[in-house]
Amino acid sequence: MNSDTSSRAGMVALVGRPNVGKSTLINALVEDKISIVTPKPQTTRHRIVGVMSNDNVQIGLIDAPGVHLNTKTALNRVMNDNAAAGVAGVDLAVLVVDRGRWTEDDAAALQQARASKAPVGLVINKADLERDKNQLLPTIQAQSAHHDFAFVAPISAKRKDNLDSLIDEMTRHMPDGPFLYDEDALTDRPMRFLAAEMIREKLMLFLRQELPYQIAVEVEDYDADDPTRTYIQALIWVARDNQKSIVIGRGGKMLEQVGRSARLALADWLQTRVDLRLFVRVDAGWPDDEARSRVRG
Ligand SMILES: Nc1nc2c(ncn2[C@@H]2O[C@H](COP(=O)(O)OP(=O)(O)OP(=O)(O)O)[C@@H](O)[C@H]2O)c(=O)[nH]1
Ligand SMILES: [Mg+2]
Repeated sequence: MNSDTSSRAGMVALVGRPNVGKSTLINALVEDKISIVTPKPQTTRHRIVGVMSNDNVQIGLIDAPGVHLNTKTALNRVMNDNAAAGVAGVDLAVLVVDRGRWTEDDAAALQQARASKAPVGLVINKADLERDKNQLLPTIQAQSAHHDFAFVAPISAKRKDNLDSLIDEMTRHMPDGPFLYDEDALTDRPMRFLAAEMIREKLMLFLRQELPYQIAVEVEDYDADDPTRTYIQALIWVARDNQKSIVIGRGGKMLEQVGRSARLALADWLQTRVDLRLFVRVDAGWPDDEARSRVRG
């Protein structure tokens, strides 16, 4: 803990409709991969805190799942609860939007940010996708008009453009006080959770359509006693029998592909060799059941 009385520390909730790049932004700010990223919406299901520290400022960045206007399944409702919990009591909310059009999901996200009762800053992400740089200014003006934002920062999370000025803006809103997390902490989540998420990321990337949303990953065994080799055994939970055969794939090809890709990503991230064992299990209808969604969601 930093006991220096001149330090600042606080919590920032990143809020935004699915796919705008919240997790990409947190990873860029933390300078490590702590939140998974895919081109598919609703990738993030849990409330994850990324911790950014420098000499005298520490910012806990909350990657909260977006609010779902569709609350058909218990899993969706659990994700909404996680979203609400994500903004409670923060020092600053940051609404992340795409540099493209403003949608009703952006409006819902703004409501979520305002519900925090904290000042709301605006981040306009994916600025790199704007071919005509002259278009950026009118976009900034139009997006800024939706609320009396504490600041407006056009950035590219992917290219790490303009992050310094965003960090300055966030820092100004952090209260004086001691650090809330260890100086070298990157996240509030344990390694086995991050490992499960990395495996889920590969499943989301390789599997098509709705199936990724019916899948949960649970790391059963995580053994890092040997500093050169990590043993990870995980269960992939699906909701129906036929999903199990899709995840395994013809002749086991899909599971092999997911396993290889996850193993390489984990080895790269942990900087050790990784022994990865994956098993697929059916838990009929789990996304429709509140209790099981709370555990897995
Ligand atoms: N071109 C470009 N793409 C980006 C940028 N930031 C994120 N992306 C891409 O946008 C997609 C979604 O990014 P995520 O970080 O998963 O978005 P998210 O807001 O966390 O999404 P959910 O977890 O589903 O709510 C991925 O394909 C990212 O690579 C950016 O600055 N520029
Ligand atoms: Mg995300």
